[in-house]
Amino acid sequence: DREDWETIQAHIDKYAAEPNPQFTGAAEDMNVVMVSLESVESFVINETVNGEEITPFLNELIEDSFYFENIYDQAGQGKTSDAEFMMSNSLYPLGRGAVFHTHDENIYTPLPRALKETGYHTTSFHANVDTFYNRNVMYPHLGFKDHYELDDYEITDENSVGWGLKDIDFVKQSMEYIREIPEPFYATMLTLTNHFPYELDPEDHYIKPYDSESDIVNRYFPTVRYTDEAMRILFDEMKEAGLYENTMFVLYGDHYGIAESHYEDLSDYLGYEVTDDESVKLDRVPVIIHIPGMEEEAKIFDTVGGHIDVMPTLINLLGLPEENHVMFGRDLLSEERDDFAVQRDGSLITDEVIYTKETCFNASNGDILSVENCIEAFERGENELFYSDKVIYGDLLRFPN
Ligand code: GP9
Ligand code: MN
Repeated sequence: DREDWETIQAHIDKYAAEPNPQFTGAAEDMNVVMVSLESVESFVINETVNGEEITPFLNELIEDSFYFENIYDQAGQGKTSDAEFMMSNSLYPLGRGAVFHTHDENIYTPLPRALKETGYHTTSFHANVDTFYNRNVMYPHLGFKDHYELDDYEITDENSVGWGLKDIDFVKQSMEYIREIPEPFYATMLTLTNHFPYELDPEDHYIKPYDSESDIVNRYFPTVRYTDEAMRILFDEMKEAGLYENTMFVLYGDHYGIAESHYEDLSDYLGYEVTDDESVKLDRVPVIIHIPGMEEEAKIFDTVGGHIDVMPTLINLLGLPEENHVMFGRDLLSEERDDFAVQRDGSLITDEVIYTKETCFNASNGDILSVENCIEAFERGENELFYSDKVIYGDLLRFPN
């Protein structure tokens, strides 16, 4: 196992990027509110449908934030929980099943636990039963001191739709708890309304659905818009509670929303054909980091990365020692990091190429290239997944490296 560690560590070191020293500790001791935006994809950001903005609040927020526009979805079958796993561990989820279910006894080096150890109150908010995705087991294991689930919310026919409590009600009810928890806190919040099949009562439609053959595509827009509104309310209430100024907000899309089977109708909206390379590009999720007081530094970053890169970014911003964690991701704010993401299906993205379905594409113009152009990225991607899987399947974090 020592040998295993040496090869794994060598792999991580090979691609490591020095975290940006300009931002080390920029959010030290601040509260953290991390929101999982259910099924929100990047293609809705700064766009309109029927002439109406889809995410007016997020668009405004981005102007005062770090916005990462090239973050690829790295979740696997464990969907929301895989994204949570990556936010907490900067390890890849597995190629099969949900790692929250299959490896809930492994030793990890998670962010919530590191924060708990420095005196943060760590907690999670989600209006679903906590046995779903085995969260009741995984949350304490990852270092969440407590969590709020289905029973902690007042759920009625009026305030729920689809999978449950509507996001606006979820935010309002969660805020009642957030006002009371000790600071500094690390709180994750998982939204739910923008979940397949995107059901929403007409009275909650802030914008009209799209008009295509696919009800899924059509309905997706008003539910995204609804979640956007819930975020506006979250920020307003955080301000009212006097918590805003001392809180770093991290908002991320947990995974894709529109499945490939609907791309023909989505293509109608997008106005371009969704070829295999465009299909990979569609699988991007927004990542927004908002630190009050740092509006001047607001910027749109085009660095190519994935879910696993968020945690190292936060570790640096929070001023936590990175050597306490084994992370496959790299600080998104680092000036040294090269553009790279591998998805769980093996698709690869760099600034130059996209490799998917055994085809190598020029990332900028979509031209098909000979496979040699993708080999380097391909091998790196294979190793990434292989070594991360090895850590999980072998429970290698048991051994201090
Ligand atoms: C369930 C919610 C949705 O609690 O996280 O899960 P998903 O189906 O998106 O993985
Ligand atoms: Mn989800």
